[in-house]
Amino acid sequence: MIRKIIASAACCLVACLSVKAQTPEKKYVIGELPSYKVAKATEPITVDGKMDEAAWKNAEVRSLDYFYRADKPVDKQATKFRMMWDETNLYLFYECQDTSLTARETAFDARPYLDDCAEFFVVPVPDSLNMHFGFEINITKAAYDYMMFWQYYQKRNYFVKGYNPAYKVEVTTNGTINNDKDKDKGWTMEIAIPIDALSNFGRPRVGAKWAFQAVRQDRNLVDDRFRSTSTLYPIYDIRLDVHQPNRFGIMEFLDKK
Ligand SMILES: [Ca+2]
Ligand SMILES: [Ca+2]
Repeated sequence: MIRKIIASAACCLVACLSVKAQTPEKKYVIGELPSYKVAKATEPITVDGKMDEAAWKNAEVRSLDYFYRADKPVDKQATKFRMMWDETNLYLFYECQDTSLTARETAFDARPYLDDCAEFFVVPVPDSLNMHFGFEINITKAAYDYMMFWQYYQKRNYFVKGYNPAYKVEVTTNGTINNDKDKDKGWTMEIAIPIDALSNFGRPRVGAKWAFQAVRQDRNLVDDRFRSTSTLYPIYDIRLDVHQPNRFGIMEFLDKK
């Protein structure tokens, strides 16, 4: 009898634990996680893939900590993301550890997202998320830029590739691109996007808030399109793709730091 009671108590405990394990994790939506504070650049920024300017020291550093399709340790390579602004441009900096520099796409407005690739999605108002601007650039500077309309028709997203603003990009690589046999160190990408390409509501005022997402694709084999993905703000389900606007974060323009 006592054995039965102990057994049923153990069953109950297991049942309780499994119920707890099934409790869904809280899914944060836009504005719930800490906003990214965009420091104002205090000097001209040269887009060369290097953080030589002292101004970059004032930029908030965030890591892309949310990984998808990441089964092996190599699928979880570290990325640091920084952003600044001035009257003319929004400046982005991606700093990526990478043991296998890989990029096959060479065409414009094609599929750099299958490669080692930095991605940035942005919209100049935080509460109107039907569309956003997108920039996806691989480590050989093959770029795909577009306006994206979320679930535009029958829940299908609509990409307007004809959006081709002028912006500056430079990449540095530490290693050899497209050689599976050696071990690389990493890459950086610096981007300057004119404010005019992002907003016709005028230049951002101090305190203005926009919505954005920063993404990295990490491909590690020349002949295999598999790549892992990491994001600054969590998107939870990669099958719904990285463009889910309600998973974006907020960026806030600061005067200085
Ligand atoms: Ca385009
Ligand atoms: Ca890689």
